[in-house]
Amino acid sequence: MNAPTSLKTNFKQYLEKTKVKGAAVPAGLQELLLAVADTCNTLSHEVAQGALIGLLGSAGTGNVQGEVQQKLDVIANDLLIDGVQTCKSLAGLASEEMELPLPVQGIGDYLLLFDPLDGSSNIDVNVSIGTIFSVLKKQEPKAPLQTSDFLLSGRHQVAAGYVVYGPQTTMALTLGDGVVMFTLNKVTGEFILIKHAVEISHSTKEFAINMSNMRHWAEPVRRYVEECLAGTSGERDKDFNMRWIASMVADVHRVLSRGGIFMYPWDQREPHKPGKLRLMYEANPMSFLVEQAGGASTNGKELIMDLVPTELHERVSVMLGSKEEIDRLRHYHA
Ligand code: AHM
Ligand code: MG
Repeated sequence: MNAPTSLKTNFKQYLEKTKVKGAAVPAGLQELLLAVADTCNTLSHEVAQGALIGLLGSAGTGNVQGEVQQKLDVIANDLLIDGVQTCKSLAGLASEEMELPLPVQGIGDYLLLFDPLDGSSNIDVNVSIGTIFSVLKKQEPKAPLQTSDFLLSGRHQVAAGYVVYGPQTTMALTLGDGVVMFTLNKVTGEFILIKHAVEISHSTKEFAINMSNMRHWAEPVRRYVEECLAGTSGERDKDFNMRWIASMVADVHRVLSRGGIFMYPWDQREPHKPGKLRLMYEANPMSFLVEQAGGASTNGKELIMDLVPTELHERVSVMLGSKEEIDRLRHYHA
């Protein structure tokens, strides 16, 4: 089948012609985002081959956060480093899979953070996984790179996005002026613009949470979910649907595509940890996308984008998506 004629803008052309609040996208940012997209194109081909090229299974190593690394976690991390480290505009990068940031040779002041392969538990079962990225600007361009350079709130992000490797490989991106989506043409290797001005409806009847943790949740989250489960016979007077893919990237893609909310809240299994997901390269980029699409994102008490990190691998409680539901959750936590 031929592509509709309206689908003719590739990612490079988009970056060259788009205006962010009236200004062109800086050339250095274009260079960096194109390098990320090129690497994700390569990664999507690796992901699609799976067992055929020996990519499934554990790498036999652990990351700094004590999590078992899958082979593809390590490969994706290496591919992203190789793909971006020659960008002149880049000052350094940080990843879920590395304890410390990596300085690069660039002379620019962009900082890249990423979760190279989100949804690791889904790699071996052929369910959608993805790459999440966030771009910040180094506040002191000339000084040597330090971990503290990365510890900026989500409001400082100049770009954020993800690439989901599913039935299609699709990228969502924000530069701080709305959200756009591109789908990879696997024959030409180009990401083609498929949607602009992505909007999350304010109301919804769909939620995503790992229900097996229900007994561990805090009271406000339990109350919210119990009311959803009660459907038309309860307080909410409407029936809800539930989804849980266990890849944040795929769950958030659904929220951006048809509304809903996604939650991975704090729970009592590890009470000293604020949550499971990481602030800097999971929650912040997803929150930037969701806010730019008209949704909201909170840890219950504060907006995630306002949190000032104290550690690179800081964890956070996450609730994001349709605004009316997030407002309700914030109210329950107040
Ligand atoms: P990962 O970055 O190691 O893949 O972990 C994050 C993932 C999220 O994508 C997902 O929402 C969550 O972990 C699923 O956790 P659980 O298996 O507890 O449901
Ligand atoms: Mg992840």
